[in-house]
Amino acid sequence: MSPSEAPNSTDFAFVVVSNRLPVDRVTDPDGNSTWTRSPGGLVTALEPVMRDADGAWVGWAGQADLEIEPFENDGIHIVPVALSEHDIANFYEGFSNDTLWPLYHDVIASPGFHREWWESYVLVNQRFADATAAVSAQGAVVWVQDYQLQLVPRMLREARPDLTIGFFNHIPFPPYGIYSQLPWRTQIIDGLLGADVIGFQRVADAGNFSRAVRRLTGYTTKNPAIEVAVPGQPTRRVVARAFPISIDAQSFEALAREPRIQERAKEIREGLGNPRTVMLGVDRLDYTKGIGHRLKAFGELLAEGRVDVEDITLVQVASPSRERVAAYMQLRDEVELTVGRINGDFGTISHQAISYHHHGYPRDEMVALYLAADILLVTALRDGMNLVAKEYAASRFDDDGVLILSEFTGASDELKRALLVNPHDIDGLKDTILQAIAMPRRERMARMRSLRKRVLENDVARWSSNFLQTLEQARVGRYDRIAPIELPDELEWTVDRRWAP
Ligand code: GDG
Repeated sequence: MSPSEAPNSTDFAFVVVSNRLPVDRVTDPDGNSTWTRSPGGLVTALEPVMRDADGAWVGWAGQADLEIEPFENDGIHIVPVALSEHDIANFYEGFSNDTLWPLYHDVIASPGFHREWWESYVLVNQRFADATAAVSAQGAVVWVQDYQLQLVPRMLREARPDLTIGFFNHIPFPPYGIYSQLPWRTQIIDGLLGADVIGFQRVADAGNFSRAVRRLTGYTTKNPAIEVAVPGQPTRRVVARAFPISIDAQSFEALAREPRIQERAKEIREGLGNPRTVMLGVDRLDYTKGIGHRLKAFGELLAEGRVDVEDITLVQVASPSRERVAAYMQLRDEVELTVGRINGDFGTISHQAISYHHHGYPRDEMVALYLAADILLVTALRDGMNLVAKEYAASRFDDDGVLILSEFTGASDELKRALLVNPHDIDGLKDTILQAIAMPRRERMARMRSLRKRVLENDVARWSSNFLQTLEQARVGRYDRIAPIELPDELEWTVDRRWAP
């Protein structure tokens, strides 16, 4: 078969490729396995597109050495890609989560650069590209997701020039001064430039990417596209711009409106001893989320007597994440030591300072927690978007609650009426917590209404349709129709100029 010739059976017109499949394998005590749909926003957003367009989803099932034939699940054709223990250690835990993740999050932790991890990243990306090429119909639209698969667009274009290829990066793209540390920086840029449209969370990320392209390749940018000029080949255009992701906002609001969820929210407050203020943090236990900074600020407020343990409780959900990566083991120890110290120093028999939970909860319980919380605290040191902030706003149909939001999240570009904080500034964070506690109801409601409007209007369905429409315009060569998206106000400061060329 020549590279441009499409395979002919089981071909799909729309193919999504992500590291993890949108289904989880559940094995009962008798050893029988079934598949359950994982509840992520991406699946919800893409489900209608998948059904209409005859869609397939290519990805890993989450367990080692699972060789499974493609199957149907709830109207989606699932194409599993197998990963061995070696692939998981090198491609996933190594290059993806211990090289790219810290590097792309402003080197908050130190990235490991290991050639054997890189070799595994190349091999596994090729496996994903091959699996995708094999199920894509002639002229299909393929949408590749996230930093684990940055080489797939180029590999796919080489195998199947007939495809229209989109890529979306869920995490930040770092400034050039940081990105340039990567020994394989040119290969990654080249991999991404195989796509027709590359989407980022923030305008600043798209800017960082375009600057890296100019520095490393010399290609020029004619807004909104990069002109990829390879000698002997026609110039290709690659669109790089921001498409801020969102959530299935209506489903959060609908859950929050259910009486049983409101009842549960009341129970949660009672279980905490009915403190005047419930403050909530919900994060994967990840060093990018600034959990230590928030504990420090809260601990100091208690120590200084500016808040009283009888009046305020911090509920911290820290869902388990990447537990075999050393930096995450160390983080867990640090966080749990700090929580234990604060509770030991300030807790009373009837009131705990911090109610800490190292496990995941069902969606219902999360929404009940959002309703129970007077304040949601998001102190990420760097975060592509932060969906938790948007989920809190969507759930607060009562227009109450205060969102404290780190400036270093993508969400802060949109949610301007949150109380924006620099989490590194512990004194500023403490003052903001006090401001949130004391905020009059009128102000809380005015702010929350504005946050909710933004989140409900710009939900995940709108995100995916914006991206796919842009991809369609790129496919037909109508770059003039790719309108600049609505830019957040006062965007200027979000563009990190420290490293600008
Ligand atoms: C990456 C980027 C970007 C958490 N604990 C539980 C639970 N969660 C859910 C939250 C939320 C999701 O997980 C976390 O999303 P975030 O956006 O906050 O963060 P990451 O996991 O780091 O996601 C991020 C995102 O991709 C999307 O592009 O926004 O910047 O890092 O939906 O609710 N859900 C349930 N139980 C839990 O215990 N049910």
